[in-house]
Amino acid sequence: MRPFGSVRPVWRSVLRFGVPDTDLRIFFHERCFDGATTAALFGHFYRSTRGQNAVIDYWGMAHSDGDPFENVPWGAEVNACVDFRYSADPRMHWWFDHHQSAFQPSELREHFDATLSATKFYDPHARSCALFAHQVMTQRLGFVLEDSMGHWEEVLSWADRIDGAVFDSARQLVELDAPALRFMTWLRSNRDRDKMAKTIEMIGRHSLAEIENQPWVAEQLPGLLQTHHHSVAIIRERIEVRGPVAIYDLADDNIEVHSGFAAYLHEPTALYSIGLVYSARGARISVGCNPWAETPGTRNIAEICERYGGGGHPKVGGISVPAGQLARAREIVAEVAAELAA
Ligand SMILES: [Mn+2]
Repeated sequence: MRPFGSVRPVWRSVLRFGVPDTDLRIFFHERCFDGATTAALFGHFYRSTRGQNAVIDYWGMAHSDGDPFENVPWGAEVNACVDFRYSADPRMHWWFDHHQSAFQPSELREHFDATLSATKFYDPHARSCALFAHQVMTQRLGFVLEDSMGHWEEVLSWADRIDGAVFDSARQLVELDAPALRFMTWLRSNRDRDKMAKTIEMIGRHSLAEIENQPWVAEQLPGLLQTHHHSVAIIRERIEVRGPVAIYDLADDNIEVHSGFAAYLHEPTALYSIGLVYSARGARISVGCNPWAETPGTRNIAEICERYGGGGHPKVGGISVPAGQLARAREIVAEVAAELAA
């Protein structure tokens, strides 16, 4: 016999939008350790109230000019967005973010403030979305995160260190000498949605060492680490210094994923770095403040990136430029470098 209670939500949704395609869809900041961790945490939180069998679909989001939610699937019964921009769409039911550039266009901030939603949370001072969401869930929403193995503690603290760029040295990031840093490298390059989903489902249930040893991660890691070390060497070759800014242009080097922190290994006195990579998917400009500088730079990186349709945090941000516009991307690099040097 089917319990009557389980029929009701479906019946309600049929009247409104047709049959939901899944119980919950989590939109999350793609290829990002913090984004994946927060998605896993929200999934856990949701299942704690809706049942362990709730089906969750994970949908990675990337910053872009215009509305990044324009063509996303809204067909889930419940939609949540974590570690990514705000959407005023009424079909977005939950939201957690800490990006300074969460409201684009800025009028969305008024929508958020006026809505007074009990399921949407924002703190631009939080170092990571994962720890912020954990705090909200446990302190305000009555959620108890069972963590007898300490796996959540491990992944949450790493999400906070990675998003906050709290590392011992540039060398640690270049050598990737911890499971979390190798897993981060895998997350940044993975484009397979199924692999991403099953990996996110493992976060918090397994240690990061166990996750990095899963066959679909382990088989890709040697190649990724080789590419990583290659990119560190190429950055050393390409780097040029303009005042307080270290610039590396990898557009002709067929490198997509790299660690911008390598710039500070090569140029420890630089206050800022700007990197450019280019592929068939377009150009990606990474901008950052050197966290190890004696007197760190004070320019707000997110604010500068927002002017070019990008975003991020006060200390690190990015700008995407569509494919075929490499000249424009290089122009932006020069403009941002000039502004940071001014
Ligand atoms: Mn984040």
